[in-house]
Amino acid sequence: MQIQLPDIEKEALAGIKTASGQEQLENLSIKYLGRKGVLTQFLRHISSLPEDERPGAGKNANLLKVKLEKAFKKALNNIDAQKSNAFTGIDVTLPGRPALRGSLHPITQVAKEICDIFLRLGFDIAESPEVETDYYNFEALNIPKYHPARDMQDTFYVSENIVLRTHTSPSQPRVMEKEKPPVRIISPGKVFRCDSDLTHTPMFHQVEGLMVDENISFGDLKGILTTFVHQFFDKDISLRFRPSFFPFTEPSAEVDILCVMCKGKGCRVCSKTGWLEVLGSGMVHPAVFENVGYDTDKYTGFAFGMGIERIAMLKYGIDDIRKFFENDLRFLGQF
Ligand code: 2NL
Repeated sequence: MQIQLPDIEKEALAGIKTASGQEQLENLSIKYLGRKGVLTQFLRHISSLPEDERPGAGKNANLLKVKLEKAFKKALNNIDAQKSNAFTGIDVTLPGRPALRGSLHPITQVAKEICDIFLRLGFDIAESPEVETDYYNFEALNIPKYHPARDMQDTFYVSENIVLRTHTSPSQPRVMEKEKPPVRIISPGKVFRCDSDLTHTPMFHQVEGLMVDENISFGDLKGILTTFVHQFFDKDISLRFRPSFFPFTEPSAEVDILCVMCKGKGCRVCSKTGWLEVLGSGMVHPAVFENVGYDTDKYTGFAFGMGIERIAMLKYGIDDIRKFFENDLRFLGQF
């Protein structure tokens, strides 16, 4: 039985209308227009028709071919349009994306906390260069020419007379040269030493302080530093002043707090001593005052210095100084 073109058309258009996706449409297209498709077979059979029917059948079959091709194209375009609509649609019910908020580095936070305590006690902040002359870094502070701190192994030399400052003290003779007492300053900042292991990094931070006036005594040193330790750590913490030595102070004392880990029993953190060193201090050596032109009969003063990383490690129970400099946001975000 011969297939009729109108039947093919009806069946194909109905199929296109009910096809539910791209794959079904493509299969239908192959079924009607493919190399072995219904329409192609019809065209092949034209030669077996009676001669007078051949031209009409050929023309109609080609017209139907064009018509079906258009219908398939239109249906496929509709599917594409539906797809892209789905992607560009905005779901106004979705919760907003939270903005990521940064935070201050723990060293910056602790430096600020220390400075704030001294600012409330009447101190001013005095900063100075990180690249310093040998004079302000050593000479002015009574650190003699052959002192081990001056060795190439401990100090980064830029040239013969220029160093990366090994402490924040140089800001203090710089201020004293310019200003008469009373002087009350603290100096936070980066310092550099040729040293690197579990507890030392080549760059770290210090805060140093200086108070000079008439009649400043060791009692003032004890009072100010006790107030600081109580405000920074805990108002009830036990502390002690232990005799020590620095070239720029005489007498000198280090301040210890009762071990935060074992509360004085003795453990690994405090090397079984029950105490943890938190800062160094002392009465300013007369040689330092002479270097800046202060009258040593009239003025006395005290000075102190502390490592910010060390104090931050004690306060937050951090066991490795390198954590501050690895820039791991999971660590930094906790403060
Ligand atoms: C420490 C000890 C200290 C000072 C720093 C100082 C400054 C002048 C005069 C005298 Cl201008 N002294 N600074 C004094 C005693 C100790 O630091 O352990 N620092 C991390």
